[in-house]
Amino acid sequence: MSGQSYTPNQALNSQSGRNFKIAIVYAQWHSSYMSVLIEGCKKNLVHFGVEPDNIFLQSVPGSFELISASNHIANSKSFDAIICFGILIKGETAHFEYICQGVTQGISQLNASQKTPIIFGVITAHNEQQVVDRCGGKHGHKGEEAAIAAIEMALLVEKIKAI
Ligand code: DLZ
Repeated sequence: MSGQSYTPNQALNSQSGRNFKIAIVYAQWHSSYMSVLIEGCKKNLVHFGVEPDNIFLQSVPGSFELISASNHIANSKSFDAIICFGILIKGETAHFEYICQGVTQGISQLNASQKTPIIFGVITAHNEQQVVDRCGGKHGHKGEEAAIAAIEMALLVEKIKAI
């Protein structure tokens, strides 16, 4: 692991997510890496107690559509957390910057306006190696980390509701 280390909440256990319904929404780009993120995420959700039947998987055309899809899913009020996965790899044009900025701002705004926590599992990479490094490589596994973030945030909401 590099300097950008992440220490998951040690208090989570195999029952932590047992009451939760989690939506995973993912972009249909860079599908071989995307499937690694999704598999790692599902594996960790189940490891921390989420029932496989309570994991809802939905694809969208591209990362930009993660915003609208997450908004609709949040409005349904059917889920305890939403995980967004996108992989953006810089190309020849400025399009990359616009999409990265749009997606980041869009998901941030949703997090501020919606009650359902929305986890930002979007990889913005300058090259393919940076994606590899974040799909179980030297910068961790962003799919597995997103699962933990979703459960932690769902637990936080549950805790606040109970106060
Ligand atoms: C257009 C585009 C480009 C150039 N690159 C990516 C990418 O690397 N990853 C991704 O998830 N989506 C990309 N897209 C598609 C946009 O996110 C969006 O789907 C389209 O602009 C249609 O709104």
